[in-house]
Formats: sequence, structure tokens, C-alpha cells
Amino acid sequence: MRKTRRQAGILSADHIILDLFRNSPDGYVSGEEMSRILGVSRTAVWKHINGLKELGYRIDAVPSRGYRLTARPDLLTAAELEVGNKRVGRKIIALAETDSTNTVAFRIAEEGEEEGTVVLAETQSRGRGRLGRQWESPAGVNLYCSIILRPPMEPLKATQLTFLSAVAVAKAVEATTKLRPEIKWPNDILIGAKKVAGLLNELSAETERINFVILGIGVNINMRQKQFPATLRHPATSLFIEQRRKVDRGSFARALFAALDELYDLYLHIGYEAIRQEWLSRCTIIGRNVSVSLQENVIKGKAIGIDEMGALLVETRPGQVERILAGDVSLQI
Ligand code: BT5
Repeated sequence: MRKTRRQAGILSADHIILDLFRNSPDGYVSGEEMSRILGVSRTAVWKHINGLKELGYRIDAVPSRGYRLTARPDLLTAAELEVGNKRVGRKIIALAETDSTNTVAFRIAEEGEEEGTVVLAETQSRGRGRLGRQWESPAGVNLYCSIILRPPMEPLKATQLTFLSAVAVAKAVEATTKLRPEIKWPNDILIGAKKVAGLLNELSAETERINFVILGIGVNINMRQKQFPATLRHPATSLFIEQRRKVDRGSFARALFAALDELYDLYLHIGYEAIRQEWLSRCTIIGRNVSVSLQENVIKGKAIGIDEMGALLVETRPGQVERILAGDVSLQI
């Protein structure tokens, strides 16, 4: 795949213009200043401004003062979200609609797309959960995204990255709201025992080596109660429902990509232990009596931790510990 300017880490003109508006003390930026900073003609600046207007930005031109941004669209655009992280979100592919962002990310990763690229969509027609389940993906209210990572490690350790994305989602919720998210093993983020986000990680690997991992993340941000179907497996919620106030989806997405970027960097340089500790500090089931439904049976006991491979450790009798790799956990009252 051809290397674009954006992939090489150079910010796009749209992004630079939006940054100039963000940092301008009185909100005005002159066409002359833009043309100087971007190194392009005034006509080219005008074309960029028109491009932003087509995306839904409202930009007024005031003679002798310059341009002023008066309204942003509630849309997740690459220009808003590419913020110069080390890896995650260096390049963002923002789609209006797709079947599943995981499917798109998997396909472009197979074609060689770089580590860190994010695919996101305003809505998904076939959003996927685990085991062929469906992920409700109404348009314009939530975040549906998939991140391509190429960690240099053995495939068995790939589940560790589910913990990494769970911690990142929790951190983004903490950064953008006053809510206290909890993590439920293995892949749910809850607020007050209701599911607010789900994770679907998919792997392409050879025997010894990972080709790539797709971190699929769905977060219910401004979804209304009436948009949830009655048939969900577990009670569900959104940040809006919990705090009765809209959350800016762009700020949430930026916080999420920053947390993922930072945690992934930590993971590559220090290792899984740093992530495991962050995960444990937000996990509510450790130390409690749980019941885990597996395909065939149910295991009951005390959850005592997670191991190297991400398995849940459940003490079923004093001294007897079961390692559980997949299952549905509920608390025993
Ligand atoms: C998950 O599966 O929780 C993983 C969800 C991952 C979604 C993201 S969105 C971006 C990326 N692209 C995709 O196609 N997928 C990923 P699981 O634990 O199997 O939970 C699925 C179950 O949660 C469903 O069977 C429903 O009962 C329930 N559910 C569906 N949509 C929901 C929603 N928006 N919020 C809360 N629960 C939901």
C-alpha cells in the first residue's frame, strides 16, 4: 500500500485548520495566517474551508477578521481525531456506514495496512459480538471502532490485548465523565452492573507469530433507552443514560485512542503486568463468589485473579483452582 502523508505522521491540512480554530483566543483565524502555516495559496485555504463546510462544520468569513468556526458537526471525522499519537489513531478511516468495522479492518490488515490504523463507522449494518452474536449499532450516537495492531508476540498471548482494550475504555470513560466504570471478565465494561461497552478482538496468526490483531470496541455513548431492543442478554446502558448529559463523541474517541496508545506502548516496553494491575484495580469480581456458565456446565467458586494468558482463576474448593478461558460470569449472591 502506498504511504500517504498522513501515514508518515504529517497532519492533514483539515486537522491543522481545526487546531488553529481550537487555539485561537478570539475564535478568528485569518486566511493569510492559514495560508502561511499550511504553505499553500489563499485559494487553496478557501477550498479546505469549503471541504470542512461540506462535512458539516459551520465556518463564517468576516471581512478583515478572518474565518470563525461557529459549529462542529456531531460526526466522527478523521480531521477531528487524528491527534499525533505514537501508533493508535495515527491514521483514521472514518466511514458513514459499513457492515462491521472489524470486517473492514481485518481485510485492510490482510492487505498490509499499518499498525495503529483505526476504522470507525457512524453505524454498522452487521455489528458483531462474540460467538456470532449481534451488536446493536444505531447511527450517530455511539462509537464503533476497530484498531489494527501488529504486536511481536506469540498467538497464545493475544488475549492479553483484550485486557488492554478493557482498561483503555474504562480510562476513556473516567476521562470524559464522572462515572466509575467496572470491568467484568473477560470483555464487558459495566456501569452500575449494566453493559456500556463490549470488546471483540480477532486474530490472524501463524503457529509462532501474530500477523495482526483487530481490537473491536463498541461503546454506548449517547444511545437512548428506547434505542435498546428488549431482547438483550444482559441489562445495558449508555453514558448519556447514566449521567443524563450528552458526551462529546469526538472527545471520547480521542481519549480512547490516547489511552490505547499509551497502554500499548507500556505493554510493548514493560509487558503485560502493568496492564494486569490496571485491569485488576477496576475488576469487581475478584475476591467475590461467582458462577461461570461454560458451554456444558457451570463452575462456582471464588474468583481469585487472572493469569498470564488472561484465564480467570476460580477457587472451587480450598486449594483447588480452576483456570477458565471463556465463559459468562455472574456474581453469586
Ligand atoms: C461483545 O460481544 O460485547 C462485543 C461487541 C463488540 C462490538 C464492536 S463495535 C466495533 C466492532 N465491530 C464489530 O462488528 N464489533 C465490534 P458479546 O459479549 O457477545 O455481547 C453481545 C451481546 O450483547 C448481544 O447478544 C446482545 O444481547 C448484547 N448487545 C448487543 N448490542 C448491544 C449494545 N449496543 N449494548 C449493550 N449490549 C448489547
